[in-house]
Amino acid sequence: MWVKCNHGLLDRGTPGAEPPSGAGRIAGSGTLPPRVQVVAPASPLVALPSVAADLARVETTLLASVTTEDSYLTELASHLIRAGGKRGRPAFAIGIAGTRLPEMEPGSDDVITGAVAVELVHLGSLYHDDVMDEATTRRTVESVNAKWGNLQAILAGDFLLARASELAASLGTEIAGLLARTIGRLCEGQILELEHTYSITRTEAAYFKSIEGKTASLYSTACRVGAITAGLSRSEIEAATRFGLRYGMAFQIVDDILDLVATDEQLGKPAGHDLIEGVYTLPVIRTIAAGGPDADRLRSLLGHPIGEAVMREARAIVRESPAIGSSLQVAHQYVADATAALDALGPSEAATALAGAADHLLESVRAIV
Ligand code: GRG
Repeated sequence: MWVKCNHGLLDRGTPGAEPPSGAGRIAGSGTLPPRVQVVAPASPLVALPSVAADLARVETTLLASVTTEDSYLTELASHLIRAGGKRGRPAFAIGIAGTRLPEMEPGSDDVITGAVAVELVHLGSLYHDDVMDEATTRRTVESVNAKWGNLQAILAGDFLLARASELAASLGTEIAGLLARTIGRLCEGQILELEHTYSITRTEAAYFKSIEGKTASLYSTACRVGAITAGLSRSEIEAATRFGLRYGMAFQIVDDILDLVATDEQLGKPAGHDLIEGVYTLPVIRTIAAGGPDADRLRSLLGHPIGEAVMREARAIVRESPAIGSSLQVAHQYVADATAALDALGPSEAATALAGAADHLLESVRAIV
């Protein structure tokens, strides 16, 4: 099925995240597989032996960087590291660094340090996010707030950010400043989302601006850090940054679509979470904006806290609407624009794998929608 792209409401003040353009192929409806890996951003990258080896170095460095004299703090700070996670952001930093040479080679120590600093920021944000959401699980294990309490989760999250900052500072003022700015952007994106919680008048512009801050900015920074630490040229650093930003936009849009269309089993967590939390994402915004009886019904169901039954009805309305296809189209276009940004880096094994990783993101949702 081909659908018309109908976006274009990005905030003008958000450099680099210009709206996507053009059209692409949308997967048709299919049967639901019993279990799919819904978001696996880095898999074509980790298929490269040297990336897999570098990610093992990231793992060791992550644990070392949060180890302290205080075994309690060490346990709190390493909890989600040990729980796993896809390590998509470090993989992208390593992948971008790898574009320096035609064949992928192990990253320098600086590349690994940068990749670890970025993942620590991501982890710190997850600790704080779980407190805000009163989450009980994260990465399939008990969340830090649920296991130890909010105070512990906030302080341990702060500690992860502190360690990230220390590592970033060891790489120089440019990367230290970049990471500090990115932490600010994460907060801005999250605050903007909060400002529109339970708002049935949330606009696409507000949505795009929020996801750019809360998700895309860190992917963008992961790629920029990889490019800087690998010694790429200024124009290559800018191209890598654009790639990460656009990929990150697609990543969050896909994540938001999956929350509306996938089953609990497919997600590995309760679906419909965003509706329960009052976070109205692109497909919801578009279903409401389309008008008509479905939009009227959806508006009447949302706008305030809801229970499971209402969430299921609201979810069904959105799932059946053209807004899923058109939102997916926006994600497709961001992936296409991300891939186009890679052209400025020249041909390499790593660039091919990064493009494959971006495509793989769409595969995850194609299996469901
Ligand atoms: C103090 C840094 C800091 C931030 C405060 C809470 C907050 C502001 C920001 C959080 C923003 C947030 C949770 C955005 C969503 C990011 C996201 C898509 C998380 C899931 O990423 P995956 O799928 O997770 O890569 P894994 O577990 O695989 O790493």
